[in-house]
Amino acid sequence: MNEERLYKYFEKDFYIGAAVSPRVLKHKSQFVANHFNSITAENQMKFEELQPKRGEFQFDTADKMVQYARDNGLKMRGHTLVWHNQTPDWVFTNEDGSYVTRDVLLARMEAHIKEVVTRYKDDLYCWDVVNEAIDDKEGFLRQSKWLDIIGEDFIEKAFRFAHQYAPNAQLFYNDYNAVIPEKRERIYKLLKSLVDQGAPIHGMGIQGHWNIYWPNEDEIRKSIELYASLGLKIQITELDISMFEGEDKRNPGLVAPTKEMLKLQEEQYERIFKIFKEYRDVITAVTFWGVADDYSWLDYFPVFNRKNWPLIFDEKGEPKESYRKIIAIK
Ligand code: HAH
Repeated sequence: MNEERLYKYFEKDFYIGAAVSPRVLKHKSQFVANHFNSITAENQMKFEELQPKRGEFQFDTADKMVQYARDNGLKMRGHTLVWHNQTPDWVFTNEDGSYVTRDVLLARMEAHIKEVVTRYKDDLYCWDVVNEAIDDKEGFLRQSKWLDIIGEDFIEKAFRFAHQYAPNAQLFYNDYNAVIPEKRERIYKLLKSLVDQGAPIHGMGIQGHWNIYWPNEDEIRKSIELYASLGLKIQITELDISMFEGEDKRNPGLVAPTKEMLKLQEEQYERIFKIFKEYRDVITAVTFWGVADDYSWLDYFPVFNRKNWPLIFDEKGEPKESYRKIIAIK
């Protein structure tokens, strides 16, 4: 049995988590429990997975993941309740295809949240209640059916329902590009309005889908400080460091990362974990969006079949130099 355990190096700082799927748990069950003390279901607790048809909940797969966390003494995060993606169309429509009213959608939101968070209230210590509700480019809230039908208070309502049915769960707002100044300001405005209204929100999830060139230290620090100034806890919920910038299609059929890529990635991982450790009083968990480089969602998104190597364990599950860099930080 391998004695090397990633999370041990951060036990005084924050939980170290990984997003997992049933497939990953089948092949790497021991490995995950060895290195991480928290998990998130990568897809299995999303709306379309848990309630694909109205009133027909499917909990088998999620239940098994929760049981795995229990059996191995791992913390587990819930991801996610209200999102514009991976939510079935039935949620927003009547049988004739027209959109439901605000009251009907609120009732459906409440029914979903109630069923799901009640079921797992003793197992999931936190929830990403609302995911990615802020617009990327301009304006304020992202255009979505939740917003169109319910109005701006759909976010506050989601937090209130989640708190009502899982009063002990820590409730997070979660978003990507949360360190980019313009989007950061808009997220801050949303969080502040929730706090000012007395909504039960406890934390900000900075997804952390970053790359080897971006973001810089200053953007990360400012973001942590700004969100924490509202009295919220911070979690890095979906960390990975892509070898590519955005939709860069120049991946020249690489079958392995170049030395230069790996070096930049090591420097980035070291830089960001130094910051995370510095802010350990407000950061309560850092979760990687995957386990090892044999599988990452970034192999398919935003460029399909562009192999990426964004994590700290390589394709064989061996620790990369990035791993050694982050465990050496004092
Ligand atoms: C995240 N979105 C989601 O929170 C997570 O549920 C999913 O599995 C992967 C990444 C990131 C994202 C996006 O959905 C769209 C554009 C950019 C980034």
